[in-house]
Parts: sequence; structure tokens; C-alpha cells
Amino acid sequence: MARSSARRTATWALGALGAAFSGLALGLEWNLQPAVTRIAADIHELHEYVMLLVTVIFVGVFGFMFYSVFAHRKARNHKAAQWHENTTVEVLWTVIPLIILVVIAWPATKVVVAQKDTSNPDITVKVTGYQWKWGYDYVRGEGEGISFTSLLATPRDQIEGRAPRGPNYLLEVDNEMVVPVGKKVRVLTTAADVIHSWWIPAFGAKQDAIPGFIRDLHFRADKPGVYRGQCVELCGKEHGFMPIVVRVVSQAEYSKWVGSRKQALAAAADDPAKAWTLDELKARGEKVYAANCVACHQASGKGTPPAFPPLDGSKVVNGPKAAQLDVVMNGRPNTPMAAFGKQLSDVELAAVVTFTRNNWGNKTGDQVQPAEVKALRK
Ligand code: HEC
Ligand SMILES: [Cu+2]
Repeated sequence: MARSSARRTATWALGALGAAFSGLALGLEWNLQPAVTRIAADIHELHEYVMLLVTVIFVGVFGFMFYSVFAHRKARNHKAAQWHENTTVEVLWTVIPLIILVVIAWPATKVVVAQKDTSNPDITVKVTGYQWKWGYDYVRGEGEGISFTSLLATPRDQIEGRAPRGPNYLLEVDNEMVVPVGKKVRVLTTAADVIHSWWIPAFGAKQDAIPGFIRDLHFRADKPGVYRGQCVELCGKEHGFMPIVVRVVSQAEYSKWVGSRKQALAAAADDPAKAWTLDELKARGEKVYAANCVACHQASGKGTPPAFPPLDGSKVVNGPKAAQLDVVMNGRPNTPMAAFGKQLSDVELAAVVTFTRNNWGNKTGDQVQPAEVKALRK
């Protein structure tokens, strides 16, 4: 089929519609994001082809209907014809929709089959949805062993209206998923609490992340760049605050990134041996708290009771260290308080607990060393 001319016509028709509805003056983007993978390009073509087809059907059916109403109106004394048991008409209205169905289903099935073909990837990354962040584990291919969490990086000041919004408002993260250009990347999706969904529109890649299940998707990005998406399964209070950012880089840059990540991992693994000062722990803990705890317990430490209890003045936070570490590391079953033991390192756990014990009105004056956290791990 003449796809490019079909595409032009469809683009034109959509353009006219878009202009009519939103007003060009607004400069709103009305089309799909530019495709960066073969699959996304196929999806766009399919979308435009079906759009064209339904436009033709729409004009044909309504044109015919309006013509019939007009040409056979009562003023002309038209006599209604009898259509019962008309075999020709019955065959036509069965066969024509069948043909329409086939010309849509055939190309659509081809795209869906290609989209589901996750065989022979160059790199496999497991992506875990958490309330409310993403965890990335590179499980196969170059970069194997790299593991990090990716959190919203938009400052709270912008979210709460105290600072102007940046260009990537709510679509920026601290740790981006990095992949090499032109390589087939398989993403395994799963979740640790509720259903989330991983989506990068420019890749035409989207898959639910379901607790207890592993689903997968793949993409092969043709162009280096930074591509942004969001969690697209309503997953609770901060659903709109867990964006996804994939940075596609050249093979050389990717290898460099893998090298530096591995070094950082090794350094982080060394840390627990070191004895940290109270101030060091508090400074580090404030960052860990801002990234992992504010969503529920708030920057003020006051929480939003009764759902999310305050840490400021909490008996647990001001009580024995071991009991508090137990809550933070193992969570409270059947409450939103997750087990952070697996998500945070020894240093991060020691730091955040120390921070909460010595911030706001809490003045225990004591500190938790990474070694103490390590000792509690089973
Ligand atoms: C998803 C929301 C959420 C996040 C994020 C969260 N918490 Fe909690 N937290 C809760 C809830 C809910 C409770 C109360 C659980 C219960 O009902 O026993 C709680 C309880 C606690 C308690 C016990 C307080 C008390 O007085 O009983 C501590 C300590 C605590 N959280 C620390 C943290 C720390 C440290 C972090 C960040 C690493 C964190 N929480 C992140 C929801 C959250
Ligand atoms: Cu989510």
C-alpha cells in the first residue's frame, strides 16, 4: 500500500483536526512523540493508516446516509423500497466489514508479534516498580551486576510552587537507565508492592510491572538521546512522581558508564568499614530521607496522620536503635511502610536512621554506624 502518501493525507487530516480543536496559537503538540525505534515507527504508521481508513469509511457511510435522507425525503413523495430477504445486500454487508477487519488486523498483528519478540537481546535489565520509584538491575550482557534505584529529581520547591518549574518538570530522575544505541535491550518488568507500568512512548515500549510476575518488553533505539516516560498504572499517591528516563549513548560511552558504575559500586561496598561521624551521617541521611521518605513522612517529619505517622516525636524514633532499624529495614507488614533493607545500602540505612534520631524535635544525640546495620542483616 502507498504508505507515505497515506501518511501525508492522514497527517494533513489530523493536522486540520488538531488545529481546529486546540488552536495553533497554543503551540500544543498533538501528535505522537517522534519514533526512535523501528517498532514505534511501525506503530505510528499503523495508527495513521487506520486513521485514514476509518476517515474514508466515515465519509463514505455518512455521505451515503445523508444522500439517502436527502434524495428520498417525504417532500418528494418517495415510496420506501422493500429490502427484506435481499441476498445481495446481506452478502455485501457481511463481506465488506470482513475485508475491513482483515486489512486492519493483518498489519496490526504483524506489529504486535514483532513487539512481543524479546528473543536474543544484547542486554537484559530487570526493572522493579516500587511505591514510588524504579529499581534497575542489569542482569545480562555488558553492565551485568549494575544495580540502582531511580528517583524523581524534580525539587520539592517546584512541586509545591515555591520555585518556577524546570523544562523537564516531573520527568527527571537522579539515576537514568543508560543503554547503548542500536542494541536490543530486553526489559523484564516486575513490582514489589502494587502494579506499576513502565512506558517510554518514543520506543513504543510499554509493559505492566506486576508483583509476583515477570513480564518483558524490548526496544532497540536508533538514535542517541534522552527519552522520557512515566509510570502508567495508577499506583497510589505519588503515581505521577515516578518518571522513567532512558539515556541512549554510543557503545564507547556506554562502556565508560559501565566502568564508572562498577567503580562506584565497589566504593559503596567499601564504605561500611569506615567509622562515620555524626555530622557525616546526618548530612548523608538528610539526602536519603529526601529521596525515600518525604513522600509519606514529609520534610517536616510530621507525616500526614493518621495514614502516615510523624517521625518527629515518634516513640520508635526516640526509642532503642534496634527497634527503629527493624521497622526501617523490615517494614511493617500490610502497611505502606516498606522494607528498606533490600533497597538501601548499609551506609544509607545508618545515615537515614541517624538523621531521623537527630532532626526536628528529636535529640537522641546518638548515631548508627553502617557496621551496626550490617550486623542486623541476616
Ligand atoms: C509509602 C509511604 C512510606 C514511606 C515512603 C516511608 N514510610 Fe515509614 N511509615 C509509613 C507508615 C504508613 C507507617 C506506619 C506503619 C504502621 O501502621 O505501623 C510508617 C512507620 C514508620 C516508622 C515507625 C514510626 C512509629 O512511630 O511507629 C518509622 C521509624 C519509619 N516509618 C521510618 C521511615 C523511613 C526512615 C523511611 C525512609 C527510608 C520511611 N519510613 C518511608 C509509610 C512510609
Ligand atoms: Cu507506579
